[in-house]
Amino acid sequence: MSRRFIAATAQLGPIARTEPRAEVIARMIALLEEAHRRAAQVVVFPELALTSFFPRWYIEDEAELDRFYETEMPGPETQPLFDAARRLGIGFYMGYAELIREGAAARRFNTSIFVSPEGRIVGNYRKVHLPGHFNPEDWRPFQHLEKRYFEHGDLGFPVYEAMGGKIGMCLCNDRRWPETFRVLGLRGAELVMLGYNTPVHYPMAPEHDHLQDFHNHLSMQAGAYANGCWVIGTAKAGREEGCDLIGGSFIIAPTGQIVARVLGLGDEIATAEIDLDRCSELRRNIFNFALHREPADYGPITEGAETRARERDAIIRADRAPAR
Ligand code: ING
Repeated sequence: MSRRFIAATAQLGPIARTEPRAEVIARMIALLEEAHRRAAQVVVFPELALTSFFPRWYIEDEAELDRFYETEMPGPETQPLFDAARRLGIGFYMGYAELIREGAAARRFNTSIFVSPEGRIVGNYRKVHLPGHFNPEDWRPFQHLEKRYFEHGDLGFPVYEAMGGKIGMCLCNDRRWPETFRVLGLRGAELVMLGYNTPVHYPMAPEHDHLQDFHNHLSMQAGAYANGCWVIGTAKAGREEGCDLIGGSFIIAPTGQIVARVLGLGDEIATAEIDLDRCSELRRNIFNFALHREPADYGPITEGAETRARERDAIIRADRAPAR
């Protein structure tokens, strides 16, 4: 069976804070239709694709915060996207803010799903590496409150059967951590899909601002090459509510080569033919894990897992101290 298909990265330009989901869904359906015209069978949308990147704001009112989350998927507002994708025979990856109500408790995750061309949710993922901070920090030109608005993902890095092979997902900051791609690679992922919202300005190290596009592509090209997998990375891009986000959405071959990329900072797709069988050029040879990996020497990578979890919780608890 041929494991070749056309895939598209479907970049979204800015989404206004008050932009109704129906408008965003209409933009996403327009991108699906353009991808269909180019014979694509898989489309990758950004992280938090349905709303403005709200972690840039300190939102005290919980009801207002909840409006950025989805409590069902698909729900009434997202169903038209699922219907259009099924009509067009396109599978898609989408990132969104997930809110689960368990009695009085609420659990919040930065989540992605993959929906098959037949319209079935094949799998989901919850962001593991949450960047930013917990309490608002006045010195910043904009906040990055992912540690406040989302829990650490509780699914690890699963791999799912789809498109005749194995697919994996991650989200934004995850791509900067080689462990993300290595775990997915060890589980046999042949295509890794991810979305991102990456500001040009990084307040902690502004001297790196001019390197954001370089670091973006470096992270994903390295992940693709070192694990012999295809990678599709899709941006929410452009000046969104006064914050400049990088673009650079692209498709990378298992060799690490960029095979397609968008040119602008708005709604735009770029397509390429994915051949999952090409992964073996790397996985049978230079990155033949069974032959060449030496896990006995990699101890420090997972040492302290237990203490790290406790440390993180302590940091977040301490950080929950009432904001100034
Ligand atoms: N955003 C950013 C990312 O990892 C960031 C956070 C920006 C880190 C710039 C480093 C430099 O791409 C998200 N949403 O993770």
